Amino acid sequence: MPTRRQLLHSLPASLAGFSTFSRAAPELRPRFGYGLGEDSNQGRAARVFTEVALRASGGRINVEVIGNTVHGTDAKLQAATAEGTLELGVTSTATLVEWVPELALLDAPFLFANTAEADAVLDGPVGDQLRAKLRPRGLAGLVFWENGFRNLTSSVRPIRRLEDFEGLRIRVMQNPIALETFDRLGAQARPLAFDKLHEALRNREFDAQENPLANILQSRLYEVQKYLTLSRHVYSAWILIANARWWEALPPADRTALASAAIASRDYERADTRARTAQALKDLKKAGLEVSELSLAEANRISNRLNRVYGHIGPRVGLPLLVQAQAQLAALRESRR
Ligand code: TK8
Repeated sequence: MPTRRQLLHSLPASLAGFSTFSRAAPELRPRFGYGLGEDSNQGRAARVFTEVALRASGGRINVEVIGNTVHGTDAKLQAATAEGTLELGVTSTATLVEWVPELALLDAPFLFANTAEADAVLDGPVGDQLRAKLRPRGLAGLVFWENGFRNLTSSVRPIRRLEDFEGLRIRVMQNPIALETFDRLGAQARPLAFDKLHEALRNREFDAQENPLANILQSRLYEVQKYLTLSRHVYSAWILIANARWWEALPPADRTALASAAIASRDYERADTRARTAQALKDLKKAGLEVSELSLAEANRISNRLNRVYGHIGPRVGLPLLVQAQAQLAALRESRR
């Protein structure tokens, strides 16, 4: 029997080096792109990811975070990550739907009643299946972060009733379900990348937009909007993505270190976003937004108007996954009664 040393010597230098001299292995410097500012929930969680990756790899993995829309937001970040200009990125799931139709599940209006439901579905078997669907697009889906429940803002009138949507020029994400949703409500919906939104609202190219409270605050959309409606009409997730070929070629120990950083960043990001969401409403009022609630009756009228949106979601998601998600939610609700 050859000794372990002899075996290693018969291997190509690069492979043998990897198992015997891992401490001398070169530093890994993956680029991690995110769209929002450094002082945002994305920026803070990206820094947590970096810290944990460094620690979990014994100082070998040194993530370079590139925020502030340097690589654009969402669709542009996805393309950069798939092409390998970036190794890692964070994007809304909604803007991935043209590539990964199954993610349209998450665009269903009023799907989740609260964040506990979102966590259970996204971190469970349904979320696992959704993440796996990214692979044919050259992406590995690592974990879901929280953007949050979306709320409406407008510069022309408060939105309190179904009728208030009529003719409203609203910006939506680059997502077919969002477009369908607001068109059905009578609005004139048009998609736009997030990094162009503040300016477009300032130029009055749109009357309205919708985003989670923490994001309306940190992206300073209150500067260019006047009314806020707490509609929570859909939950928005972000997903941490990696270039799949790079991810799969990583030495297993590095992949493990990065996977633990991804989970740590997820847990940090959700807690951070939730804490800031609780505070954001006060700050947005202070910043001058006029706040309306959506009454239960109006929420029901809106939700009823949107029943047909499922006709656009079902074929994209496929019945088995849709049924599985609904069954999990039903069981969660039953167990809480
Ligand atoms: C940030 C986006 C944004 C999303 C949107 O890159 O586009 O409205 O809510 O937060 O993912």
